[in-house]
Amino acid sequence: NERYNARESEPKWQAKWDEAKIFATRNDDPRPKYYVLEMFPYPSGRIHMGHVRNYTMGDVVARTMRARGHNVLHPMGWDAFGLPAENAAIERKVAPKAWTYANIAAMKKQLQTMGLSLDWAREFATCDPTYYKHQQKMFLDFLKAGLAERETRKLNWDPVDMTVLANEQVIDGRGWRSGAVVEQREMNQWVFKITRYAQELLDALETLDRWPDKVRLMQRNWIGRSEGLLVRFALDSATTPAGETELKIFTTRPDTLFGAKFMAIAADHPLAQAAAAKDPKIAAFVEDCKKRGTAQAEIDTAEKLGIDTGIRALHPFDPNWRIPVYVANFVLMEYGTGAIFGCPAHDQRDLDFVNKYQLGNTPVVCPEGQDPSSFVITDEAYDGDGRLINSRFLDGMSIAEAKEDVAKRLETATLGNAPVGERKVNFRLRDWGISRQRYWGCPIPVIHCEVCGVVPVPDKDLPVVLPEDVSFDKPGNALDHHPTWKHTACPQCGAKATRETDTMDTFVDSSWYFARFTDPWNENAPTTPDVVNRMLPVDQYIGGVEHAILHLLYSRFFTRAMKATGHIGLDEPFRGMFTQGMVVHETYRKADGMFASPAEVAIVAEGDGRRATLLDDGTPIEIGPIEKMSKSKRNTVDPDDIIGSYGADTARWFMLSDSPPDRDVIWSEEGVKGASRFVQRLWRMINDAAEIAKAAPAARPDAFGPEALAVRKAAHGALDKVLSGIERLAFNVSLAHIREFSNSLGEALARPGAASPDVAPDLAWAIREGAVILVQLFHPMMPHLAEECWAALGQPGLVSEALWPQIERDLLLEDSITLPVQVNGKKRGEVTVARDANNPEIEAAVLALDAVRQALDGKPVRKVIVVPQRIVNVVG
Ligand code: ANZ
Ligand code: ZN
Repeated sequence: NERYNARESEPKWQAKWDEAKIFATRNDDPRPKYYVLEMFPYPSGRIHMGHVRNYTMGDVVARTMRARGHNVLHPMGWDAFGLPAENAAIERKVAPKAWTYANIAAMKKQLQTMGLSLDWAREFATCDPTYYKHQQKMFLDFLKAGLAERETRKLNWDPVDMTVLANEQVIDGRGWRSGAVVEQREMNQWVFKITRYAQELLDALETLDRWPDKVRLMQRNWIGRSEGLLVRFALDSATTPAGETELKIFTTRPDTLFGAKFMAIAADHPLAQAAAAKDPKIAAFVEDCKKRGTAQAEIDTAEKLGIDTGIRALHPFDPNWRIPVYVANFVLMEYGTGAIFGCPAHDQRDLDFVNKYQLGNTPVVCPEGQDPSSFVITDEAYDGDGRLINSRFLDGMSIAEAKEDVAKRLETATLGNAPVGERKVNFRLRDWGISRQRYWGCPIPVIHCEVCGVVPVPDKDLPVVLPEDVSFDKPGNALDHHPTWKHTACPQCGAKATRETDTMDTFVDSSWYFARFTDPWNENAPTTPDVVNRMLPVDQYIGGVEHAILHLLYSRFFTRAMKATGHIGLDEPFRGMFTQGMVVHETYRKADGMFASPAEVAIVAEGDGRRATLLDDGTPIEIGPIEKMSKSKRNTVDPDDIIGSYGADTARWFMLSDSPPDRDVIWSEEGVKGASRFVQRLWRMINDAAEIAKAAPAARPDAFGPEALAVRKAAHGALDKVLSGIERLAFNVSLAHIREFSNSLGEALARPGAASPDVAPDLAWAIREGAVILVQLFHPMMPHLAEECWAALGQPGLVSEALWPQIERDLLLEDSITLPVQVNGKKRGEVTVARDANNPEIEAAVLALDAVRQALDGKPVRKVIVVPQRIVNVVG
């Protein structure tokens, strides 16, 4: 037999699939639909190993579901707007559009070498005007429905990049790219009202039982529902700036009110502003706070700082108890009311704070079993369960009882004419700010008119197309700098007006692409209702865990907003979600401390270990830790190189073989070589089987001898186990079963009885069946090799189109069976017999048991009752 030549075989089969259009999905196909989707790529220019892993997994699911008789939708497109295109324009003087489409072309070519079963007819890029036109239309629909609004917000402004930054993009108070000190600016921007669905988005997580628990938990935390109490504290007028009489706080721990030691307000709280106006020291502190980063991680780690305003608040249960009011850097204006009471004994932040400013603490919750008089807090706050102490009328209550008691009392107490306390559910989730001061994004389709205000662009004028003649000579938004683009006439009154020059957050583009894939040909509307409702939800979505929060949450919101505006008929877009692990690789360090790339390194086995040398000159180098593939560590492997030297099938097989798919996979040359050897082994085995299969009768034999039966059992067992592995996305388990089955088929082929031409017809038939099943089983992972093997076995058509055979359940049953044995109604033992043993055989085996003979104690046997497959009863 010749060696299998992937380099010849792979392009050949890709062309055949293409020609026969076998992966084109028809929306009116009557078979049950199955929609499998991998997160679409950003067209950075080249695919990386993470893509290879992601798309291989999706392809295995797609090909398997096709083989199981489904109408599979498996599309691909491009998440094509975003900042890198503008950076390329600045650095390399290529237009963002040209750069993006060139990258798309290059990456598409690379993807096509992977042999993915994609319906390329549905391909689009989010920067196609034929896509973003519909996004603009939906924006206007959302606007009409009150789901898009303008809001003045304080935003992180990068004065060098001249753009707004997300909190995550502010690091140590500086812009992540420019390194410039970030300013807080009040800006008008567009938001989507995701908070309207906060409760619903939270509740529906319960229904997503095919999502990873950790992803649901991340979403839950992001939405951040908390039940608490708003409490209005009266202020001591003698200490308070004119006009201020009360301070309203939000707390989730009203039970700890008697442990209060201070109040704290955000730097931009109106009371802080009033205090700053009177005291330059406070003003300076307030200014300083505003400069700091607003990212949560930063607030959590920064030192807790504050300044006493001199203002005193009165305890709601004791007007003589005066509590100092501080401005503090850890209180956010954007959450709750921007003010808190601090209970240091039971909140770590508050404890750090009082320890710094020597305000003391009083524990008010004592753990069960602890003596309250000896319960002291020094530098670790206690946030566990317990009973109330030092809390007057609350003493002895549980936390829940105390919370309820305080809420009830404060709801009925009044300050001025209004209640002091009010129960309140708070969400951490903010509305989604979508305005970006960037050129390469979807234009927000509104016009600003001095007379009419904000005027939507009329439907007939959509899309608002990005101009291509832009210059990036100045920092900031090239769209805004364009000499003519923004100048227009008001669609309502005809007066001179300007277009909105902000574009949409690119997360908007990716929040509905999965819906567009169902009918990307519809020119008149984003979706075609009967089609989108039939093809959605996505049955299996696969992507990186880095998108587990925002992208998924925004897509879930968008689906609801599309439903509210009549574009879709469901709430949840993704029925199954899977987050894959990363591709990691060991690192190599040269003597000078620089990294060497895997391509520059030779690995040699040495004793039990491995040694690395430079290919160039053989100098030994250090094998460093295994890390995520990254350019900076130079430990990336280029998919093109791997596919070029081993073939796509080998790469695909190795990607899936070693690790559970949600864990990191270690890419290694040795591993790839092992996969490559397996490819050759399968090829030889199938050719051998094809020889034997020639002797097989066309019709299925009536009976199978033990050897043939063993082959058939292994084949159907594998069919069952491989399928159930794929259904659970436990690809590595499926691959192990394929290997196991290939081993047993290999053994059968090697037995003397299998040698042609004297092979028994039943065995030849079973071997042919087994070989066909083996090819079908590895086809989802190694489709090109499978086609070649399919042809070698003389099977009709393409394996990519073939249905998997029905699993014959009888073949899955074990050969023997163990039955409990009773004597006169009492269990005395067990008997193991052949599954197909007849009653006399079973009776004989039972009566031969020592335990039965002892139980009978010499009495004669009157009757033996065999309940088939269940139990044996001996009556003595
Ligand atoms: C008193 C107290 C005592 C609190 C105690 C906690 C523990 P979640 O669960 O996240 O909603 N808080 C309220 N508004 C805040 C703001 N704008 N910036 C910073 N912290 C704020 O957290 C609610 C708790 O976070 C509230 O309950 C409040 O502190 C604080 F032993 O009130 B607590
Ligand atoms: Zn107007």
